[in-house]
Amino acid sequence: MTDQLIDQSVVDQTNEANRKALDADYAHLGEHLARRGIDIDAVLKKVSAYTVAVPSWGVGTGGTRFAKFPGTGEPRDIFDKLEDCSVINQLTRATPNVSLHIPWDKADPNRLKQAASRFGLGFDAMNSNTFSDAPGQQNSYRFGSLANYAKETRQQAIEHNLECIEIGKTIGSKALTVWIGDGSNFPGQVNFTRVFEYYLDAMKAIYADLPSDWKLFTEHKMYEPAFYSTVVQDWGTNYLIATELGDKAQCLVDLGHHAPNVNIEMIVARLIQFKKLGGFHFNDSKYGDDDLDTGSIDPYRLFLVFNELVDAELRQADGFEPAHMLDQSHNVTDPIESLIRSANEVRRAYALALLVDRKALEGYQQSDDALMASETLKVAFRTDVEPILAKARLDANGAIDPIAAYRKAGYRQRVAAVRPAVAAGGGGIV
Ligand code: LRH
Ligand code: MN
Ligand code: MN
Repeated sequence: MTDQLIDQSVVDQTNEANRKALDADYAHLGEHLARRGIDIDAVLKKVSAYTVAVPSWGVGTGGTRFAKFPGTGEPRDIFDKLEDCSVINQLTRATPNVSLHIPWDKADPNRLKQAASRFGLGFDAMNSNTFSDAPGQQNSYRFGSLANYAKETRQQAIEHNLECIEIGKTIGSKALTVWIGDGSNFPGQVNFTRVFEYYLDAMKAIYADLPSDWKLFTEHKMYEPAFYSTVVQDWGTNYLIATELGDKAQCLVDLGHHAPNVNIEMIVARLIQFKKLGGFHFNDSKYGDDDLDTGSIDPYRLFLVFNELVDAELRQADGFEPAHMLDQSHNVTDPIESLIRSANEVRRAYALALLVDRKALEGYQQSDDALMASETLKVAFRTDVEPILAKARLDANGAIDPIAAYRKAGYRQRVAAVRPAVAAGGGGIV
């Protein structure tokens, strides 16, 4: 039996209030889907098994380049963060794994493992950080890390990544995600080819030390903090990296890391086709790397990404086993609430994609019926699958209405009484 930080009786109470309506809604949706030839219980089973990892750094209030306005009860360290993550999982039953960021979450790995197993949590990919300087570090990353002109600095960044792998081995992680901020702010500042060579050599050194059952995810991002050129700027460069490194190297797609209007679902399809889709950082954005709650701006795009994922799942595409993680920064909401709803939104996109009539879609594609092909996707997208999501949570002892249960339980007020207030300040987080 694992510990629960929200009294189950509070969850049960809110569930009782909603149960009758849910039963009716589920039965009604079941009838509707049956008319479309879909077995609702089969969809429920798949959705219940679907999980997404929570980023440890997402449970603290984020910030912008301009300011950070912390909320009450901010987690003090990784152990508080794991407690917050356990609450998200208790209510959603969709987030049993946490993705750590080193050195932000650096602690005795055995203690980390113990703290997580108290709540039945596990660990997803480790994330290294060579985009900011840690206190006391010898060489600065101001002008880059794995692609720095200085050999000692590149070596230091390599060693940091190897340390992340070591920590990950103890706590049961099976992947390392590398995102670097290296690049340049002005034309002429760096030689594009030279710094990419540095980067590839450094990554080869890290790859050489990767355990045989691990994956190495490289994450691209168009710009920021470098504003003129970025070393790993797009999926093309990312694909080259994964290909140069070898089979254990795959690309990570953060939804916020592309130019506006880029067709991300098509990038996803390409990477799947060539066995290089490693995983996701889900979030949403309007302008850039906004790190907004998943599905809060463009839920249709999220659905289209999942449409590709389900297509690959159903045809059992070779080498297809992407890691699903959230990567968000919460500035004006309670981070726990944002992560709860984001986990549900990812599940919703998956459920909706499962409803696509793929046989009909293929027929419309074959007969060049563009209107009906697009309508086939829209029919799935227009379905309200909330009863399936709610039942998946309820059946696993989670909450039909997780935000309501979270608020009723008064968790934030409880931790605010023991976690000291954090002063507001300047910005900083990416
Ligand atoms: C970079 C990024 C990357 C980092 C995280 C904090 O913008 O998406 O994944 O590790 O933010
Ligand atoms: Mn990311
Ligand atoms: Mn980002």
